[in-house]
Amino acid sequence: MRPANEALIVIDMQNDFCPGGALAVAEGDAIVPGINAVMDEFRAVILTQDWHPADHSSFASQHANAAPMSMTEMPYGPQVLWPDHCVQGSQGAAFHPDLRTDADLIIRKGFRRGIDSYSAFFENDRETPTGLHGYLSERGITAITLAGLATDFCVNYSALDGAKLGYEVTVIEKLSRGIDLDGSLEDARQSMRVAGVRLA
Ligand code: VGL
Ligand code: ZN
Repeated sequence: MRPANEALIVIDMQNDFCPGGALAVAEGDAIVPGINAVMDEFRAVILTQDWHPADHSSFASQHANAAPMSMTEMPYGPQVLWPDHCVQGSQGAAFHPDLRTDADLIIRKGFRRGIDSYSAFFENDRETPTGLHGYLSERGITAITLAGLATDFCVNYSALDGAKLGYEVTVIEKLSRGIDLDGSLEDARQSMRVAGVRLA
């Protein structure tokens, strides 16, 4: 059993990121059993859930003539335009049916129409907090271990923000899977290493 200052944060293990989903990550479902097992090691387990309104501005469907996976410019910077996914209350937004959900906290993100949110800590404007840092600090948690989907987006941004906030961060690569858009997986691994994130 890990000490009380360590938390496991399971990122976006939702149907839409698994095979058959709207933004499927290859083998996204293959990591469910391993994630369920590793939960036993931690005294604090947190799940994140991507949770968008149906008209979310990160959806290509909200932009004229925009193809899914193309880029646009938002007030806060460049943004990938995604297929509609993880719409609040939909089956796609639900957790994978085999995922253990006996976690201490479920943190939802991406619910503001105008801002996407990859990181479990901050929205994509890099300053609107999700509240997770407050929760972890109040529980005295100083080290976080991340696993889930997608390695190169939500796991990566969560790891980088966690490191910036002063947490000791580990990413379990074998319990994460990536989207890999134009080399984004290798870029993410490099950024995480530079930020002092441990890739386990
Ligand atoms: C994610 C793209 C859009 C993720 C969420 O969970 O990595 N990626 N929304
Ligand atoms: Zn999303």
